[in-house]
Amino acid sequence: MADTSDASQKPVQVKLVLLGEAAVGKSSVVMRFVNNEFQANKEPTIGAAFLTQKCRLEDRVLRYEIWDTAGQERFHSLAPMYYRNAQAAVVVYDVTKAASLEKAKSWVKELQRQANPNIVIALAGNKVDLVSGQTTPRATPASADDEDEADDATATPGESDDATGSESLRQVPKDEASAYAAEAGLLFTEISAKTGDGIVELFTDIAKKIPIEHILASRGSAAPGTSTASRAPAVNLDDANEAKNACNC
Ligand SMILES: Nc1nc2c(ncn2[C@@H]2O[C@H](COP(=O)(O)OP(=O)(O)OP(=O)(O)O)[C@@H](O)[C@H]2O)c(=O)[nH]1
Ligand SMILES: [Mg+2]
Repeated sequence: MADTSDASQKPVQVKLVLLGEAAVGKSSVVMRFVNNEFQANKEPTIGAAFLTQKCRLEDRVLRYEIWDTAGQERFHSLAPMYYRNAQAAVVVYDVTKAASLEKAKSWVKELQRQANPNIVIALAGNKVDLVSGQTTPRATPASADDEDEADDATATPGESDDATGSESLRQVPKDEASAYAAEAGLLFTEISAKTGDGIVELFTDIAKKIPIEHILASRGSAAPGTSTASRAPAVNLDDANEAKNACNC
């Protein structure tokens, strides 16, 4: 997929925000995408975290400026600060937690009402490693012990000593989420931050849908490589994150 022929081309900066219920794995998705790492017991995000990662398409290099927001409800009011002017959003839910899809839907509504009208939104069902191999998922009500899912992060599907097995863990049927995404005009995929399944593809698919010419034009330059095209939306932490910019796409 990588094409190094345009290596000298200046990357197009794309602001991307991650939204979703607490503990669905937003930070883990970003950490997998940026550092290709996974941490089994990741601590909740406070406020938001900022990271960058380049993504190389055939004819263009994008530089994602990623705002990883905190899912805890007490941080909800901060979200508009992060999705304002964003060109892309990844709304994450947890395939083992039905309520997290409902929360994702409410984020999508908020984005569609209040974010940039051209924003590219992707709906991503994370933790698919916990239900892998399953073809006929069934929906079950959310249970009170959902918070313990973090402990499952290190469990290998198929090796679980839990008699329920992986099948009963899925609470969001893929078809249901996919149908909702199609209806709402979203990209859709299931992913696993733990195994890395689908992560690079997710960010690459978003990159392909970003109206790059529109972004360049709105920044006052239609030509990539022109120095005036580098105005970042709100915050510019380029230098602090430059070391992480190894292309992952
Ligand atoms: N099995 C499994 N566990 C995961 C996966 N992604 C994240 N986790 C675990 O789920 C827990 C929550 O992950 P985080 O990345 O902190 O979730 P978050 O959405 O950033 O949470 P907040 O920052 O509170 O909003 C952690 O214990 C992760 O290790 C995954 O793909 N599979
Ligand atoms: Mg987080």
